Amino acid sequence: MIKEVTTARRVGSAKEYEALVSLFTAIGMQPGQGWKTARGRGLPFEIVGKLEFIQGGEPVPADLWIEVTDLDTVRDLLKKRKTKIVADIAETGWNSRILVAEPARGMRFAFWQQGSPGEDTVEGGLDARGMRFAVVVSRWNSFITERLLQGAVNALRRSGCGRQDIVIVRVPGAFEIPSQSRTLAATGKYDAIITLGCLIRGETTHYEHIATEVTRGIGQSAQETGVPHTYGVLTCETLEQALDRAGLKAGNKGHEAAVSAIEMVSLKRKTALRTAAVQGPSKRPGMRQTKSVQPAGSVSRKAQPGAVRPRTAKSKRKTR
Ligand code: DLZ
Repeated sequence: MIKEVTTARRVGSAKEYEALVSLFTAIGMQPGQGWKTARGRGLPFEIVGKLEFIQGGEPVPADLWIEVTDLDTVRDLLKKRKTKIVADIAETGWNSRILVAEPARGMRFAFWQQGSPGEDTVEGGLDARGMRFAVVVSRWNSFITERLLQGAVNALRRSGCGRQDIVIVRVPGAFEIPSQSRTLAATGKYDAIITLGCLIRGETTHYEHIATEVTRGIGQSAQETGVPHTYGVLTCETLEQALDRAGLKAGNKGHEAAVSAIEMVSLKRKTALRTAAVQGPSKRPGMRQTKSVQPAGSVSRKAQPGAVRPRTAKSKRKTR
């Protein structure tokens, strides 16, 4: 029977109207079909939402609730636009954070985000202690690739990787990198493979063929062996560009590839633990037990706007 529910608000001035439209467009809401007559105008925003009735409980600070994925960014945006913030970011007591803004007089919106920042984020660390790496480096353009190698080894050592845990394997040219990487990955002895090479465009189409094949081959080896591989193969137009990327103006791509490798090993270990925790100990008898992890995206039954706590002077505010 019901086709659609629309909640309409009349704003006091053209300036407020423009500000509201611009704010809601900026936070990613989809504008629908607007209308305009001699007496006024309107613009609906398409939203997917709920209509919630609440009886009892605490006072509700706004009559429109907008759940967002990154409340801090919304706050920055509001500040930048000088939108009035009635209540800054605060914990709710139902595993969420909330901010109340008044973008137009008498119009209060509660922006809220479930969970705490970083709660559902897993990131790799940069501590390479106890990790083993194979570095596959090509001899072609060794003037460049040796610099990449220096950068990579430097990054590994400075991150705590032992000298004995770094194996350097030299291959003739970039074309040979994928197959050798795969051989090393298949041994199971290395936590990650760091690939270093340098392709410089010549006068023939050789470069294109090799570059495509090397990139595809390294990716394929990573995916099929499950061992992280990082890509420190330069594909440049000129020697000057290559030099810049081997430690001069544009950093050292060997160093970057090594740092990425450390991060990927750490991330792989963390995600393996999380997966094991979600699957439960019965399925993974060999794994160390960790506390259960709620999968990202699942909604806690507690996290409901209706369960809001009043913002009293005593309530704990967390301003970021
Ligand atoms: C043949 C060739 C060419 C033209 N250019 C490069 C290059 O710029 N960088 C590189 O690492 N290797 C190059 N090679 C060599 C091939 O990668 C490969 O080693 C040989 O074709 C032997 O299989």
